[in-house]
Amino acid sequence: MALLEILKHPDPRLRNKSVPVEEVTDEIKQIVSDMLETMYAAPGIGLASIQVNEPRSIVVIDLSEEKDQPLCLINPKITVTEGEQEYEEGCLSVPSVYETIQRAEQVTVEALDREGTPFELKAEGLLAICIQHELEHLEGKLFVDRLSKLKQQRIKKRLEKQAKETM
Ligand code: K1U
Ligand code: ZN
Repeated sequence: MALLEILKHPDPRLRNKSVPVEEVTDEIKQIVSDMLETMYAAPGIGLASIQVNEPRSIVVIDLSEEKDQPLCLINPKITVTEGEQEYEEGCLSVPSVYETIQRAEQVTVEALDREGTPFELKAEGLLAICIQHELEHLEGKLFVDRLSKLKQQRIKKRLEKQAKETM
């Protein structure tokens, strides 16, 4: 297993749109394992493949306390959304920024699991939030895109300054 580098906003590679996984091969299974290890180490509750510069559509999530209930979504698609909820979200690609975001309360998602078997999942609450956040990454979007332009500029400047200081 390997720890992968997590790209940080405003890295332009975070804006790339992901492409479908054609077949769940041993290479894809290795990427899933590496993404889980990277998410647990960060620590985070989700990670999208584009955040580790992998162009193929993969999401990993684990909301459990013990970090022993990994969920893997390959080529995920949201088919149904219902209701509304708000949550103060964070993002491993936008460190130290937490903002309240409005999203659907419930989602139905179709995906392949890490063995390549199709499945459907109905999610609500934080799992539904996390799925929506991660699928936006696969579209090249970040949660900060939903904030005012002024807030976005401040966050971008702060992160650019932090990146220069750590060079
Ligand atoms: O996509 C990401 O960058 C991961 C992100 C997922 C997420 C969090 C909150 C709302 C929506 C999506 C994170 O994991 S940020 C870190 C975080 O929330 C967390 C870290 C440690 C313990 C508990 C939560
Ligand atoms: Zn994120």
